[in-house]
Amino acid sequence: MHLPNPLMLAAGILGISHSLFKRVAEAGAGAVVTKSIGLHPRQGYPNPTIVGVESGFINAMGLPNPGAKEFAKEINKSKDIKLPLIASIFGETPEEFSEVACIVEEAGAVAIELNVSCPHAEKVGAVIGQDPNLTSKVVKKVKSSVEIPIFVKLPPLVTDIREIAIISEKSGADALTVINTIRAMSIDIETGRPILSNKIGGLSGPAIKPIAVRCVFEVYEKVKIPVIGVGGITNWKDAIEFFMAGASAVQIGTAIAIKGLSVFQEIKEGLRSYLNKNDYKNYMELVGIAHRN
Ligand code: RRO
Repeated sequence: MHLPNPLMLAAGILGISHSLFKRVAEAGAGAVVTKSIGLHPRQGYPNPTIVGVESGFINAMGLPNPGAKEFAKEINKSKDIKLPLIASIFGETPEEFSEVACIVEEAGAVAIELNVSCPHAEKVGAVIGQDPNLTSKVVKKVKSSVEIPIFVKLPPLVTDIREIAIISEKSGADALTVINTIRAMSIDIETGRPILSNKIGGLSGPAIKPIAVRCVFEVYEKVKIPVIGVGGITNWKDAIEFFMAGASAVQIGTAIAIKGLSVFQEIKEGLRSYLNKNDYKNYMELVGIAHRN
């Protein structure tokens, strides 16, 4: 896949409609990843679904989405936007993943990101990504159902993330997205109750960046396929850290809530001057540097 630049919109942030894809494209992203889509419409959890905490947010949206067939219309409309659109998908079984994958491929997605790592959903998400056998079945099934590349988005809370990375690659993954949010919670000390309606959610933002960098570093050593880094990238220095750990592209999510869509331009400009100042021809020269030093 060729991207105009290595900065993608992360899944779950703004990626829900044609008009938002357009805004993200105009802001200078190199690709957009959609909100995770399942086979059937899903309401998600009741509010509150997101809470700001130290250096980040905890969310438990609960995979709200209109269902693959309805969402396919938004993907279809988006053909006028000259930006790779990657569909994030989830399912309960390999068969369900494969059905959704076929729908989004047909609608025009250029790649699929398998979400096997939502940290708080029952039957879907991390229960799959924490189980190497189940992950392997999902990846194999989707790989045999579509022709477009498939990424696997890995969960950070596993004994050894390298094991899931290796099995995903062996099963046919074309790239790995590292990492999803991390199980977390916040309690209101006035009421004594958890703030989120689901009680537990996923922590994103600068708080998780060092964990994500470590995961990218470990995964990069074990696989040949590209690694896409995600987790707390808020400025160009963060992006460079991920490239040096081994990411060949990065995704931006929570930073948009903090800085707005101008963060894409800001990171691109910062990256460009860093490359010029240090005599690098291309950001790809940074990829994996931390493994050589
Ligand atoms: O929808 C969500 O609540 C959600 C998902 Br699918 C995910 O993968 N990660 C996350 O933090 N929240």
